[in-house]
Amino acid sequence: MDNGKISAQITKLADLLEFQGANSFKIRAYRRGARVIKDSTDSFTAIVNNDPSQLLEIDGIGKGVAEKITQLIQDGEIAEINDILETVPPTVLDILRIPGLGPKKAAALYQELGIQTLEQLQAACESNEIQQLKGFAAKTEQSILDGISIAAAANERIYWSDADELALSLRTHLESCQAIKRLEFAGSYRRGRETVGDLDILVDSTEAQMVMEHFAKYPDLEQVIVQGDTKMSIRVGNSFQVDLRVVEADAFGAALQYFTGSKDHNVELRGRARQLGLKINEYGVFQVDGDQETYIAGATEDEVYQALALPCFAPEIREARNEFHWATEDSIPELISADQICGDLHMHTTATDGKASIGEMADAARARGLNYIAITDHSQRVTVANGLNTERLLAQWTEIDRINTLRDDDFLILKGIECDILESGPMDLPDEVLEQADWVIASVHFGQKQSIQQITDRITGALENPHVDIIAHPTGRLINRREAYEVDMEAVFQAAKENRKMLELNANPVRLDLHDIHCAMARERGVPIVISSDAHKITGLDVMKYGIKQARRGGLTSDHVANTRSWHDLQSMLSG
Ligand code: DGT
Ligand code: CA
Ligand code: CA
Ligand code: ZN
Repeated sequence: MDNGKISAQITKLADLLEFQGANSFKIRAYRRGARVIKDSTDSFTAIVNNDPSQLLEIDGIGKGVAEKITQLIQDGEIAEINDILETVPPTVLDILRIPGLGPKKAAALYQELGIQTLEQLQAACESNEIQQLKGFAAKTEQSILDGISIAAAANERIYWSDADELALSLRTHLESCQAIKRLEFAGSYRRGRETVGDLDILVDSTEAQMVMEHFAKYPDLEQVIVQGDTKMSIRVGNSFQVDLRVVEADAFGAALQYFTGSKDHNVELRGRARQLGLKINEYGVFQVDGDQETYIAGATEDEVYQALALPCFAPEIREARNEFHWATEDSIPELISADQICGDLHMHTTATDGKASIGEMADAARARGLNYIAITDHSQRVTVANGLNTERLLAQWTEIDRINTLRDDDFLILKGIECDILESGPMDLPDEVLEQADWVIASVHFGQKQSIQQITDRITGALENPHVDIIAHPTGRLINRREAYEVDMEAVFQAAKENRKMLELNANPVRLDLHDIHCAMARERGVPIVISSDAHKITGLDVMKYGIKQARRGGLTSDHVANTRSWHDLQSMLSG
């Protein structure tokens, strides 16, 4: 069991206990424990298997948490969770996923109004029953209503990064099956959508039964939903659905194309086939002559698209947005790839809320093939992250100069800052300081509930500041957790363009901000994108690949992404 799952179970226990109104000291201890587990780089399963008493030596793990972890790893479940679920409906856990609605409020809703499900909660909000409860204002009612859609979606769709991890594990399991000749993942996962509703696996085999028997032995199997002659659906881990289809070699490409989708892309494709006197489905492309159908393609995706006189589109752009237009114009973009990234211009160190030093981040970035990085710790406004004031920032820059001089390579560490745009508009640090930086990121971390006018003015104001180079995570959304703040993106693109500034595509899989559509907008409007990791630890640098996927979905090439260039060339794209 990985640490993420252990942590999730302990959090679930804490949620349920809080819902029941249990001792708050105990709940806090569980939550702290859950955080420690999630952030740890040591395997808790290994510790327990070795000697459970070692748990007590870990900072933040008390006796109570240690017992639950041990039980979870040894018995596969926590008995207390099952006990509580005897009296508490499990659907309240869905209600707890609503942003800003804690277990206390959820308990009040359950006790006062008998609300157990998201549907009941939505109905109660819509009939204004919620605002009549003690402790709930009309505003709360509205924010609950907004949160329900997020919670409902969060319930079903997982982050692409988590889907990727699961896909890897499923692939490893399936690859040991002798009957499988070829295996590909299709669906939204292959298209790189930021969240994935279910995984779709295609297998080339003539032994469907053997493949399905092997599939059912997946260690993290929860349930077999359906099993047919060539199709099987299962639930794994936390009830996530995985579909497996077994097809024969001459239909493999057609099936891969069909089940990669998207649905809209396929609809367009079928229309084009018809115009050519052809028919396309998951078995192949067929020449239609009266009621006679002749198979003409299907073994590979290439030949399927070729039969329709189309290029084999990268899966990321198969959304029926621009790809058919590009094909007609013969202008399919050469999408950016991970190996084209030369530098990473957003990361944190131990000076604020990062876990590694400047030198460690530089070494790690160099080992990943980069030529330059910018150190961009938080500014003073972000007190929870120990943000830098002028004095500490200048000291950090002196240190960066020293490290750059000491290093005998041409790797470059840039002096940067992630400077907050204050609620009232101005930058969190004085111009005389920002002026001395190599790279200034401006961010909205506070006042995210302001009106669209206020937030837009703050961001465009920052873009007009001659020392600011880029806006980080421009919309502030957290996928499945928090909606974007209200901001007029057209105005932001325009201000960026006029002032020759850039916009970030934050590659953190929970942010992916700008999203694909905004990336496409930036490209059309001529605003350069910088893909950044926003790493807070060494392994945080590895999220770059998620940003690349999103950029590809937006149709970006290396031309549109500024950090595919050397630092010298990147600077010439900026004003000042
Ligand atoms: P998801 O799972 O919600 O993240 O999104 P997808 O795109 O993976 O959707 P899914 O798993 O329902 O189906 C996989 C692909 O199969 C989908 O992208 C296109 C194809 N497909 C499924 N149902 C239909 C359909 O009714 N018509 C067409 N044309 N294609 C379909
Ligand atoms: Ca799917
Ligand atoms: Ca599916
Ligand atoms: Zn940051």
